[in-house]
Amino acid sequence: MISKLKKLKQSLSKTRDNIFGKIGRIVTGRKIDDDLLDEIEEILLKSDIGVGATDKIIENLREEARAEKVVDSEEVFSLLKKEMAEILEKNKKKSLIENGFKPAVWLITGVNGTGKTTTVGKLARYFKANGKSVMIAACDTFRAAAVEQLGIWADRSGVDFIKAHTGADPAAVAFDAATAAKTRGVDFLIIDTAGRLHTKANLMEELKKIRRVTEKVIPSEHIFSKLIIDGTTGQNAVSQVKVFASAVGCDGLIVTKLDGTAKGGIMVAIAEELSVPVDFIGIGESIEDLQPFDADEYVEALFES
Ligand SMILES: Nc1nc2c(ncn2[C@@H]2O[C@H](COP(=O)(O)OP(=O)(O)OP(=O)(O)O)[C@@H](O)[C@H]2O)c(=O)[nH]1
Ligand SMILES: [Mg+2]
Repeated sequence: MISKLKKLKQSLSKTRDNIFGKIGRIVTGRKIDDDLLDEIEEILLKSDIGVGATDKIIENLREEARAEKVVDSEEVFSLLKKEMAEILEKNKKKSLIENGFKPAVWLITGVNGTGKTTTVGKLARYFKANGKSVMIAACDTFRAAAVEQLGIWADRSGVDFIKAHTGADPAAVAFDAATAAKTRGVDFLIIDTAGRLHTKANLMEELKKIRRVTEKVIPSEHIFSKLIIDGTTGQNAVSQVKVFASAVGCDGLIVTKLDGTAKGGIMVAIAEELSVPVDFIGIGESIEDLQPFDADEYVEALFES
């Protein structure tokens, strides 16, 4: 089995090449002047690191160069690495698994196609592998295929599965699932919801209702609202977080599809612009391709192959 870090490095290879590969190619043999800083700035912006974080990084690089602390490409790299690690570590927080209440509810939300259903399956496997009992609820009653898809994931991870017929009220399914999860005393209830555009008020109301109804069974402080962000969406992620947070709260993000994209710099923009921590990252389509987010490992994977 390959190590967690090795897998992460493989998955981030395009981002690594797009940011540091490019920077490496332009800095070699040159002195650090305004032209070079402009070129580095352009590379950072194109990799979705965001304007705020890019400005910060470039300003620090400029100052260090002025003070003649940075002169060659090695030093540019180590400064970039330090800056990114600092930004990524801003929202660091403790263990995700232990919560002390049964069941802890993870309400999984997000816009269409971000990877919610896949992530629910991966989370179920992850929690189970960590010795927890898990129940999954299919509250996407909109797409029959989604319920089937989730059933397959549940089978694969060997966890309890609650579903309803297509067209049922998703809030009613959430209520039934919360009641069953409480009765059976499982550690985690993970609720999959239908994809919805954050700009559609009626769909956001439906989501609020799912949370409200779940709160009739489970105390609010044990319901964790997790937003799934597609790592390839770029800056739109920030407005998605704001709208979902105001509807049902958002205490953690899961950023998916970081494999295969050259724009994994989005993780830096998220940390710089939002105060919500990233709990997990999705780095592939199979059930094992979910990792707890670790800022140090992420930076290391971005810099070294
Ligand atoms: N490469 C890659 N693909 C992923 C990842 N997570 C999800 N996907 C793919 O993204 C596509 C959509 O995934 P779903 O889990 O169905 O997304 P969803 O958010 O449930 O979609 P809706 O319910 O329609 O809103 C599928 O093809 C998944 O295999 C990931 O981390 N990496
Ligand atoms: Mg889905």
